[in-house]
Amino acid sequence: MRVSGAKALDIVVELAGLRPRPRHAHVCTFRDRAGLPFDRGMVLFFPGPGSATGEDVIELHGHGGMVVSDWLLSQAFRLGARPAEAGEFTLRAFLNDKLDLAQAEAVADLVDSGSRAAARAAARSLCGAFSKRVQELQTALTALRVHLEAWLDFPDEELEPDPDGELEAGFSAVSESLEGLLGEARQGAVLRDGLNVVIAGPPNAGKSSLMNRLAGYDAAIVTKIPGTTRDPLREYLSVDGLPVCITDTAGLRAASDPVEAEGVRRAQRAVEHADRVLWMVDIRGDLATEVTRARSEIAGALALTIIRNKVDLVAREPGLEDHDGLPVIRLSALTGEGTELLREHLKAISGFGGESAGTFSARSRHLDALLRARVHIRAGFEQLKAEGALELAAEELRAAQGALGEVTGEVTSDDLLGEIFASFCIGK
Ligand SMILES: Nc1nc2c(ncn2[C@@H]2O[C@H](COP(=O)(O)OP(=O)(O)OP(=O)(O)O)[C@@H](O)[C@H]2O)c(=O)[nH]1
Ligand SMILES: [Mg+2]
Repeated sequence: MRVSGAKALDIVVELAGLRPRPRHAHVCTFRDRAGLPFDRGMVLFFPGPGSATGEDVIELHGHGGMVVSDWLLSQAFRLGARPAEAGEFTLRAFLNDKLDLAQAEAVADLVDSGSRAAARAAARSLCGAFSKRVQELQTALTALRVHLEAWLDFPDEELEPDPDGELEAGFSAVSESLEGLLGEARQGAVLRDGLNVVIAGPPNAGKSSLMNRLAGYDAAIVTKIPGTTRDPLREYLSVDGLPVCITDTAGLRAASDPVEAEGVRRAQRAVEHADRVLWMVDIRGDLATEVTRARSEIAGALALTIIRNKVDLVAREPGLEDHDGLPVIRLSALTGEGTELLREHLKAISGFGGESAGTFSARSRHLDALLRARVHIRAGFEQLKAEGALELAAEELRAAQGALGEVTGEVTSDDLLGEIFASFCIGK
């Protein structure tokens, strides 16, 4: 049990009957108000401001189990503690400048990570890899602003504003670093969020067979009877480190059986929420007809890949081609030939370049802020080049810094903080 706040030390003194030395482990007997023991354990004391939250923190280690843990909790509540809200320890750490916002978010991403690669990336963000890059960019932007504003304050009528192209070079350099950072942040976001893939298509096309092939075991029932799959079936897999959630669905057709009809409805709902739909058909059908059908069945799903299955039944090699702007993959779910193409395709469409040593986790909120910073830097560059309007260029740089500041939480609103920390688990 962890307690953070001004009364933390009083609580441990009362419960453990000793005054712990900072950062030392003490064996103790926990006693209730009447002095009767209810557990034997260990306590640690981390005085603020050098603690994780920046406040006095105590840890009480008991034997666990519902009754004893509840007892320990109730004694702490009696002495003035209250249950922590979701993410409250991390929120306090953020408010006390122990972590910036990107690091605080990395705590939740680490806990929720869906693959080792994602966990490692979150750990890097937690250690400040992402924040450091943002800070470096902020420093470069500040230097550029100083340069601009010095000229604005002391304009020299005789001189060009940027005689030796230093300002232009400065703009190019920050644009380049921002592009690099954006690329890495995109990787980080892909690692964190993964790809939500739904296999859909007519009955008997081999959707469940593909699901089993990708999952590597018999997850879904496969039979030669059309209409086998009813409930959407979800599997989480890692494609060379890319987290993928794959959903097998009921074959889409006008079903008379009410159970199958409900399956079809659920399949349609899954398709609406997919990042990518794999529309699966039998390769013996006509491609153009199948594509027309796919487009009408899943209208609006722009992210579509056609899978022509059962390539083993025809005299064709597996492969990837383009049909009318749509990627089309020929494979066999039965023999497995061509499934490697699909894996590579999934990595390519998500922009996943494999796990590199420096990847850090990032969220779409961060990408959005970086993209806005890019818009401002570009606009500033335009002002400088086309108009020589230094005031406006300086203003754009200031706006770019504001956008970057949202990543690390230099500028935040209570609403945003509430939203971010509410998604944490209790006790983190
Ligand atoms: N020859 C061949 N047969 C396949 C292939 N993939 C699936 N099949 C067969 O096609 C039949 C239907 O396969 P399923 O995987 O159940 O098809 P489905 O699309 O899930 O069907 P529903 O759940 O009914 O919509 C089964 O008999 C499979 O063995 C393939 O690549 N080659
Ligand atoms: Mg099926």
